Amino acid sequence: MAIVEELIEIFHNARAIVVLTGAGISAESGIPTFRDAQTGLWQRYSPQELATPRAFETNPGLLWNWYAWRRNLINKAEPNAGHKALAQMENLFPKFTIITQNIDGLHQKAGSKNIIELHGNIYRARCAAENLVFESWPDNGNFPLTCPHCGGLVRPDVVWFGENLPAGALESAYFLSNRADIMLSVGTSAVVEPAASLPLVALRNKAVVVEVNPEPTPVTRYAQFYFKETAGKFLPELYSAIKP
Ligand code: BV8
Repeated sequence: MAIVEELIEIFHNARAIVVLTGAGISAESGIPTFRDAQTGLWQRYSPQELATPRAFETNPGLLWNWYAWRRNLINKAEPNAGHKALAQMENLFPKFTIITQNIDGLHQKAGSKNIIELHGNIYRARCAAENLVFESWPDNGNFPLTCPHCGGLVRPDVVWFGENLPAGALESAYFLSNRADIMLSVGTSAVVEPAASLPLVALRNKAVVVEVNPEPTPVTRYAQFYFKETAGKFLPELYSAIKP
């Protein structure tokens, strides 16, 4: 797909870019998206059912095993050409921020610096009682963990369905989406709120919305440019087209 001249011009005149990413940008790194059927033991569970406080209360060990399984998948994954192209783009603009729904840390691994993690990070854990955050813990398979500080239950530091997003992260995401010249939405099914509304927040502020996704989503009708492409193919082409 050729990157249209008009879009290249828009990028050349832009100062503030926000990029909303979802599981689709990590698909080419071999990490299953939420849409893709879960494999093996996890086939009989839906992420919407598992990623909830209730599932953790009911069976913390099952949840810890699900996240350990996913962390094991992610440990083997490398950032793909899509992640790397975004890391390169960061230096082309005065303001370039990735707002990610992903918890896999692949944007950081690709070298991106300005990242807002809306839904936490699978490599952090937190004491459910006092919100103490842990960057590491004894991964000896004895789940659930208890907090060495207060004895409370330790949980993955991610946002589950029905939980509020980290206030600071959400506030920054709204602030930057409100002031963006371009909102680039990549690899998200755009159904989970409040992340899914960020492209519309940007649109209300007259941002140009660009969507990259092999499948149309609820954002597609609002996008001035929609590329039915994978992230790993389109983003390097976009970087080549806009770099000086
Ligand atoms: C909230 C972290 C306020 C965990 C995730 C009833 C009760 C309670 C809440 C609600 C309710 N009704 C609605 C809600 C709100 C709810 C919501 O939106 N539900 C949906 C299902 C309707 N939201 C919440 O609960 C949020 N909190 O609203 O707080 C509140 C508080 C109390 C009560 C009410 C409200 C919290 C949501 C965060 C949940 N945590 N992840 C973990 O990972 O384990 S969500 C998770 O799924 C992701 O983070 C992401 O946000 C979401 C969707 O996933 P995507 O990233 O979009 O991926 P998906 O698989 O869906 O799609 C992949 C896309 O990639 C596809 O379009 C595909 O075509 C494309 N693709 C594939 N390959 C490629 C590609 N694209 C490019 N290149 C490729 N190669």
